[in-house]
Amino acid sequence: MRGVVLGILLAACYAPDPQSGIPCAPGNLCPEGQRCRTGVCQPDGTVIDDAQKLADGQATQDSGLADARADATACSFAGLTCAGSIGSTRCNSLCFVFCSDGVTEPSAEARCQAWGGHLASILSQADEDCLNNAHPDAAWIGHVQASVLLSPAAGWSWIAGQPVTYTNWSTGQPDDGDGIENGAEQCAYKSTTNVWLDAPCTTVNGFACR
Ligand SMILES: [Ca+2]
Ligand SMILES: [Ca+2]
Repeated sequence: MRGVVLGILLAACYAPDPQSGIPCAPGNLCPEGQRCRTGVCQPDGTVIDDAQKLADGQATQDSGLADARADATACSFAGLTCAGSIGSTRCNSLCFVFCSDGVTEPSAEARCQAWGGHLASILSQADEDCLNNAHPDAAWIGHVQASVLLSPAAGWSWIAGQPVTYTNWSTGQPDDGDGIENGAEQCAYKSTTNVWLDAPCTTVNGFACR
């Protein structure tokens, strides 16, 4: 009985993000920890299901907490098309998913949007390390360059819109292929050595979404 009471108290204390339920379209940013699903921002993962389990008395206090912790480190793949190997990790409370399918950057971004995000923004060394630890393979990231620019290094931005305050270009990159900016390489991927290279958006890579 004590366990049931604690479970009910825990369920009562579980407070969904008050910003959940915001209308959104695939690709729109939702508040941290949420994803755009069925037209509204919703809490990511299945934490709610665990809260519901607790409320329904289907989980004890201890198992409920264990489930919630496990769910906090996993992400949903719902909406993501990936025929190859697929994985996920949670970095700084945000979900990253990755897929080994070799696709062009526009195709990769379209898949990320169908999942409810974008190609991954990497905003800090912590993001970089977290993603690379979970997914050391090459992958498109959400770093793109505007089309008419003066130098290979100018005009890069995150598709998801965050300010560019961190970069991790490989030595000599970005180079637009030949060091002369003519729009040849406008997309970026992280390499197997965990540095970034600019490359033609029409080449194929696996990809990481966030
Ligand atoms: Ca370029
Ligand atoms: Ca390059």
